[in-house]
Amino acid sequence: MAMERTLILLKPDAVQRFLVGALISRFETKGLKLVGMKFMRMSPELADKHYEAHRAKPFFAGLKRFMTSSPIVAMVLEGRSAIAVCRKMMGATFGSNAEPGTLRGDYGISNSYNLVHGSDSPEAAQKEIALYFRTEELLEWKPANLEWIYDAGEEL
Ligand code: IDP
Ligand code: MG
Repeated sequence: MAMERTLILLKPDAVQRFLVGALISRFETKGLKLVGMKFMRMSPELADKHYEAHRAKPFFAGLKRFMTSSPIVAMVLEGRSAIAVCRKMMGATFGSNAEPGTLRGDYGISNSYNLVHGSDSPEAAQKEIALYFRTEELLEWKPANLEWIYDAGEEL
């Protein structure tokens, strides 16, 4: 089973609502390893690149305004099947529709201000990580409890 890296953004609503700690805690508690993190402002240019696939959508202008309106937290998380695991943890796109137990289901009700972004495929993860982090900003380290997070008998 592959170890993967995924790009997670805590969106401006998460920062404004002081939910940064609560949301990071959920990913840490799951067993995902932090390999990069920054508190930053998304520029309009970065928004265009990040949401390239949505540029023709009717909600794009509002999405760009929202994402560039105030700071975000960008993170790279690593773990077994991290991309799918994080997407599952985030829940459905619209807060009003997201299942309880998911981040969007537990912390929000808005459809556009939905707290968190997560890469949706290995190709997207690779592209998105490179938009936010230089190689040297992603740190190689081994959690002391790695054998307990997974299974000491397994190949990691
Ligand atoms: P995802 O974030 O669950 O992958 P996408 O469909 O990729 O959802 O949409 C990207 C982001 O655009 C969403 O997280 C949300 O903030 C915003 N968005 C998507 N659809 C709508 C919409 O119909 N109205 C307003 N905002 C939307
Ligand atoms: Mg998406």
